[in-house]
Amino acid sequence: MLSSLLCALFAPWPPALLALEPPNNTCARPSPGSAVPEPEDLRSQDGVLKVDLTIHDVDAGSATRYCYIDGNGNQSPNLRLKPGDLLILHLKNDLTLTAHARAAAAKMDALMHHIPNESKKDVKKDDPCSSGAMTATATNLHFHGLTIPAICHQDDVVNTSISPHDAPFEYRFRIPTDEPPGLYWYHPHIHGFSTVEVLGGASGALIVEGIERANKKVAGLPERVLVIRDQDLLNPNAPPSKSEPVLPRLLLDRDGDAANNGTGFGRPAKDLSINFVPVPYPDYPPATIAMKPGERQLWRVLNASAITYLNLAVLFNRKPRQLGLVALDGVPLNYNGASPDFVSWQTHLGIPPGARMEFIVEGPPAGVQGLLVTRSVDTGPGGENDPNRALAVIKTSADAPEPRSTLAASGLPLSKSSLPWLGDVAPVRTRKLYFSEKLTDPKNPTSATEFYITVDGQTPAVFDPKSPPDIVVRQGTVEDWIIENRSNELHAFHIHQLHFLLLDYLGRAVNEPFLRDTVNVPYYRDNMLVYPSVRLRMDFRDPNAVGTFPYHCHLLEHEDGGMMGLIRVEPAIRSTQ
Ligand SMILES: [Cu+2]
Repeated sequence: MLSSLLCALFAPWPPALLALEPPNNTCARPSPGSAVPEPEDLRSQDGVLKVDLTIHDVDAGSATRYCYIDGNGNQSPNLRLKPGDLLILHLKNDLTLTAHARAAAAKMDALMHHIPNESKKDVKKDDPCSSGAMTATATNLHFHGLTIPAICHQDDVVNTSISPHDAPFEYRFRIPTDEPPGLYWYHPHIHGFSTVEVLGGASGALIVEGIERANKKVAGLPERVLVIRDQDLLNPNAPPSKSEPVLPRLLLDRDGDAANNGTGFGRPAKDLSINFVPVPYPDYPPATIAMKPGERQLWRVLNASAITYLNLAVLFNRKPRQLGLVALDGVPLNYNGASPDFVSWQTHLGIPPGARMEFIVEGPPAGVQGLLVTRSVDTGPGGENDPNRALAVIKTSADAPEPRSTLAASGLPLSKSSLPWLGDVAPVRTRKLYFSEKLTDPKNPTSATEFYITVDGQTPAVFDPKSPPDIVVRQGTVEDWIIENRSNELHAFHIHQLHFLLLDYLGRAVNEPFLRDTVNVPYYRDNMLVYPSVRLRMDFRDPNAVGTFPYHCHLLEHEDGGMMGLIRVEPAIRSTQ
């Protein structure tokens, strides 16, 4: 089966798919098959990075595009800061409620029937810090992975809601001095409307500089930021490529996307793009990446998809190559003091929506073409179809241009965290949470699905931002959380403001020596005796975590459909002596 995939991947692509569009269009995107462009780097100077971003929307074909444009016209720039630097970001909302967004909003309204109307309204006089408006023209920003406070103007996403009539809204915070160096990201987080905005392209990378201080093996390497997004299919009615095996009838899942057919082929739920170069179904014309033969680079890959899981591999002559993983979810793998040149060599890297992986890639030898692909992900019988497909060909030439950014050749080694390793700290308690789903009308399989994440013992309920927190913890403590999946599709658990340690996966101890902020929770099948689960050690020790913030599934259709809860971290009790 793999060989037929590879034939498909190397097939010539029909020129009809390679239409050009004027570069000055709002939210202009490169053509399929283009060279993978690099996002513009905006670097802090003298400890400060000032950025003006405007979010725009525009109808294009059968979907709405969303984009962040900076003061110089760059789309989704990389924000590059060092630990301790100040970010001052002014966000102007220029959303216009396009025709497609209006249709998406109507769909969301049906899903959010549980939320009182007054919560959703966009009241003109409201302060964006307390508006909480949930409308198709509201937006805000989440800085995914950063341990910064969940307060207005920093990283609050529950109450902060910016409307088109608001003045540019200021985000202003310091990257913590102990923030691990790596890849983080920014995206909107308005409940009910995250899916449509992120699918439309509203996302970008934020890089905390200094990874070469954590790992000597990447010092001096050219670095390439690759943002992989998903989007509505450009050719939704096209039959699968002739080079693919014949498949059973197409089924749709409860969200109306192509359902997982278990074959690794067929129509995907969404198209993918790589730095905005679309790689559309059915022929997947790959984008191109130029490298010098045998050259080593650090690839910093963000899965900014709304619902698509990635399983990346790099093939030379159709055989998978070793990829040198050095950081996951913004945290170097050796952050717990492992060897300063520790590299985990893997032939494929599974990246859930929201997660990041940073890895060393070696360019193909002269005369050999490489291929970056994502392999099929088994999302379960209730999940979307994430088939095998190409993303980019890697073409070598001796004069290939270098990526814009190169890591420093040397630097002071990163100081070790002042806190004990999370795995060595005793949890103060264990909680169990579970993902589940329910049809709004159990007798009608086509009725809308409600999505839940529930603390065991509480009654499943879709997320309501006005409800009190589901969980209250104390800053300074750590807890063990067991996250179960009682649904028949894969979910990706994510929590704001902190990282956690994966202790057990499917009941087996894994005790990973590194941290994550997003993790897959495998799906349930009827013949299983227990619900699949992961066990996580949650870290509430950082004073920046004090506040109220969400945890949720990072498949944004599920999050918007209710699979989110709130936690309040209360300040530590100070000793009076
Ligand atoms: Cu989910």
